[in-house]
Amino acid sequence: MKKTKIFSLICAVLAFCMAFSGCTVFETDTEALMQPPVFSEEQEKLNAALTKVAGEGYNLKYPASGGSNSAFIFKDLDDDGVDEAMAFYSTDGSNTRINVLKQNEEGWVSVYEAAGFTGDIMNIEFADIDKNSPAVIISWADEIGIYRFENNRLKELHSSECYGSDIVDMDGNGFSDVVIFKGSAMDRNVVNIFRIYENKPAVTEDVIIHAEYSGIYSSKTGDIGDGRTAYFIDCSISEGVYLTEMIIIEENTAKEFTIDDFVEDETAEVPETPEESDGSTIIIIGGSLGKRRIFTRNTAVSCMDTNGDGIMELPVEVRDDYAQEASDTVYYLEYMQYNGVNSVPAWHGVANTESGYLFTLPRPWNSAATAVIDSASGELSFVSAENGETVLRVHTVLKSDYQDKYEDYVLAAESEDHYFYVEALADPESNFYIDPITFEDCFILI
Ligand SMILES: [Ca+2]
Ligand SMILES: [Ca+2]
Ligand SMILES: [Ca+2]
Repeated sequence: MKKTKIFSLICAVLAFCMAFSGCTVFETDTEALMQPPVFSEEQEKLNAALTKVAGEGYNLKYPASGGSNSAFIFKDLDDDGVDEAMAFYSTDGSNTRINVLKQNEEGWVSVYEAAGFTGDIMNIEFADIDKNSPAVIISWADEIGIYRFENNRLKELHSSECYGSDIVDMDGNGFSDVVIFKGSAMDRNVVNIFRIYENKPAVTEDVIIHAEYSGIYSSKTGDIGDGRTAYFIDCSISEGVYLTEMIIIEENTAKEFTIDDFVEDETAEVPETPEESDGSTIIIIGGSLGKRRIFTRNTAVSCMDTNGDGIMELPVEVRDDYAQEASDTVYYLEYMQYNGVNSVPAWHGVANTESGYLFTLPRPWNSAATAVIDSASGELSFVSAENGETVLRVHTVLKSDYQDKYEDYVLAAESEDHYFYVEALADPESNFYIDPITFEDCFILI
């Protein structure tokens, strides 16, 4: 996903800067970062082979991300047991050419040469899309090309507009599929899925999704609960409004679903989604709680398997208002698990996404105590709706900080950087009483 790519890009740039002094971290022109001053013997041979084809005045182009810090990418492209080398270069500074070199007894020799696209390569990935040789997936700034190297030729399987992609096994058949995020046509964001279907390269029709690629903060595949596998996207669809979408592929058709498609409630009046909705008014009324379940949420959590049964659950808010309350109020969440007919709650509690945990609480807390997160300290507290008294606090403490003031609290969980202390303020007779020995069971780190 994009964040990984950006992170990889930063790592690549940093690694480069450490290796070659004089480069600043603000250097972003990939061409300026090329041509390492010292070539290994192997690279000298590759360079010589490439010079025979390209002439002297070429610049090697490095993928901006993807973990490749060499201008030559080694991979057994045709499954003959010997690695080929791929190189990208430009002779005029703008057009990128692709070259594939093979090894023989004397060294390297160029066997394939083609024009690529204009501009920089963002990423090169390889994927096992079937039992044959791997697909070569080349991402440019706003295009994707999917190829296979056969008979010493890079054969194009698919190319299209693309603002981001993800290589996952969408349909659970053991081979990779490529999720291609395309730009918004008529203000709709679309994806389609490339994969091998019935032994041929195939692309699904465009599927409209709510998520803009840049708003996606998590994606994964998993079981939805009825035996099918889905690709799950957690995204921000507008300021502070988050949604989980599922894309399921069947035959050669992909469809988008949200949790409301998986809730059976014949008596519920489900308002139509207004065309111009920001997402926050899409609601499901009724259900066993007598509350509205809102399938968008103001909490940036991701779908996950909360109960360890191998089936993914989807987070929804449980609330009885439309309007957002004070900005430090957080809504209780429920993770809903689909059973093939209906979605049922699998987990209930509150998320503190800044501190990185879910805090499990019994369902009655939802109407009895308001949850508040202090954005400065990360402290999560619960205030009794009846008398305004604070009944429970969860402190987030940096491990590197001095912390003797928390000695009286219960150390209930820790992450890599933080300790989480619980301060129980309710009497043992109170409805808010939780036995401190069970506090650690309340935490799910996210
Ligand atoms: Ca090979
Ligand atoms: Ca697959
Ligand atoms: Ca589960």
